[in-house]
Amino acid sequence: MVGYAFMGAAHSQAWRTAPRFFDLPLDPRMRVVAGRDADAVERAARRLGWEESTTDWHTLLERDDVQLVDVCTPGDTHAEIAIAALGAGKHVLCEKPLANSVAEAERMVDAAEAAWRTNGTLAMVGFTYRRVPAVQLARELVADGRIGRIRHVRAQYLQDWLADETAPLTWRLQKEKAGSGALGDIGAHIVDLAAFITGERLTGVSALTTTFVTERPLAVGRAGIAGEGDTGTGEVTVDDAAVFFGRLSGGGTASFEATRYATGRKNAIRIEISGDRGALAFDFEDMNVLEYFDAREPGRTAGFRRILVTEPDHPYTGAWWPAGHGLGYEHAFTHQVVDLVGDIAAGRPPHPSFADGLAVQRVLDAVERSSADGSRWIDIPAPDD
Ligand code: SOE
Repeated sequence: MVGYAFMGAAHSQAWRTAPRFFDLPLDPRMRVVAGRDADAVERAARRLGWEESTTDWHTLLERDDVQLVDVCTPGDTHAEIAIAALGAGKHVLCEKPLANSVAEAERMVDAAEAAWRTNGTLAMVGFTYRRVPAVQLARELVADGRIGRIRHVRAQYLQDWLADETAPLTWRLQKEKAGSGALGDIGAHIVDLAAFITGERLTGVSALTTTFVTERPLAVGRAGIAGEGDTGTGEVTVDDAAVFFGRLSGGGTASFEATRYATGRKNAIRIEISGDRGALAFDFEDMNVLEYFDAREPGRTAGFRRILVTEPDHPYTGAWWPAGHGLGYEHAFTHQVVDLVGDIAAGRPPHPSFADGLAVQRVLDAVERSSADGSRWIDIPAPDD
């Protein structure tokens, strides 16, 4: 694994836990974690369960006992590490968004396709929320025709950790590190979820992005990016919020909002899909529930009903607790590992693939271009156009 902060910790718990709850066809070993600061990465290795640590991620590529590289770094290093790892014949799991630009994402897709053709090497991007059981159930219900033809997607990803204007500047607020702000960090998730659940893609968008607070205090340590002794403020170079709407490939409309200023909303990923035969609604803050409306039921008793997605025959849930006991944020990361290991053992292309990551990147790029040009409509070409 490369990187060991928030995502590194989440991925590490997944690698540790997956073989303890699921029968995996392979036996993952947590060999080595890489990071720049020798002491910090050594402490992280012990805390997170890695056998060794290193300050040079290139050494991972030379080791025969490393077959997969898990990229948990900020977006500005995804392309370099992932392409090098694929070139060295290592499978890759790469955090989202796939890259900081469409050009980088295209190079990553080329590398992934070449690696797959040459030696069956797999590349997956970490749109982890696909693996929340209620989200998988939503996709299955759409595919089974339970809500009919899709008319609307309404998607929001709402957080509030920047509503406090004194919150420090972190790498997530720097364009050269993160690529974009709320748009790429959390908007990317809802763009991917909309595509995953509906099986449709966005054919064009009109967008507005904005930055509310342009200077933030520098801070040292875990939260900040400053060196010892640095004081003062630094510039925020990304968007704080993005709103956009678009057309779906099936003809429906879609609206999206991504913000870290939604006071009181902590990790509210809300997606509601209206079809001509019914509707589905999900909110990550109540993540064990999927709401379902069946428009064929008689009006007297029809209404959204709450499906508790905690039964043994729901996706993934049977491997965990007795019926009704529910799952949390970290479980989707474990499911990601389970699926990736299963795909490696079966020699099967994984989802979301780097091509899926590129599709999201194209939407993010169109959103930025639209917003920069007075919310002008921007077409998003189909992958093969
Ligand atoms: C920060 O906004 C963040 O950690 C995202 O980067 C993650 O992808 C999301 O899961 C939670 O919020």
